[in-house]
Amino acid sequence: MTETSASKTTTFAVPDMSCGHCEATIRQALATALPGARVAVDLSRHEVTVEGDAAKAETAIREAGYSPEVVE
Ligand SMILES: [Cu+2]
Repeated sequence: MTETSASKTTTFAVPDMSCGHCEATIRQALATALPGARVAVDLSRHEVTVEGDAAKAETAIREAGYSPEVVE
């Protein structure tokens, strides 16, 4: 079995994600763009880890009004 893109995770630094409301907005955007993907948010580190298509995730976060940068 080859690894599918759905099992890959990407961590983004999102420095302008500063509170629970930002987190909720980003989670909602990711749930819409990548249905069913697991999302982990570390608010204190301003990081979002997302399963699946990294380009789609980055676009979704950006379109929600934030500035994601891939960190790993
Ligand atoms: Cu906020």
